[in-house]
Amino acid sequence: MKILIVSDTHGRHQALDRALEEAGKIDMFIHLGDVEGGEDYLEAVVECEKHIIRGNNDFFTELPREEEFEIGPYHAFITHGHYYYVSMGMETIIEEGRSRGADLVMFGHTHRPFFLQKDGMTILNPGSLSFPRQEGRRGSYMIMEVNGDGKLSFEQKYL
Ligand SMILES: [Mn+2]
Repeated sequence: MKILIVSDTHGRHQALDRALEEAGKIDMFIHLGDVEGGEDYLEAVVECEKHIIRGNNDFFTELPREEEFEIGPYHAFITHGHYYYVSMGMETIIEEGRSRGADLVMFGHTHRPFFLQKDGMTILNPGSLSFPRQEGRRGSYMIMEVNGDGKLSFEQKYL
């Protein structure tokens, strides 16, 4: 199972189109917020199962604030991250993920890729496709795969 994880497209679709093209056939699409009006576009271009949540810049939207669902044998918790002060550090979001029994915690908001595996939990941020802030400032996304044995692999990608 191949999953494309993106965030913070802020209404710009050029980088998103590239990520979708590079990723090829995917089984699940996850957008971690700050879609900014891109919902209809995503609805039109992404055909597989989608999980899209609201960011701090998504004002007029019916997107959910956050979501919990299963990916294979894993419990995923996805949130934009600003409710858990992710710009200040990971303590609060890790605690929240723990209290929800999450194996996978995914967030955006900082526009910087992040990856940490701690006490059996994976905490990740794919960075921003449209407005990257990390050094080098290349739009970024993540590919996650779950193989038949339920093994996870993660690949941070840069445009
Ligand atoms: Mn943002």
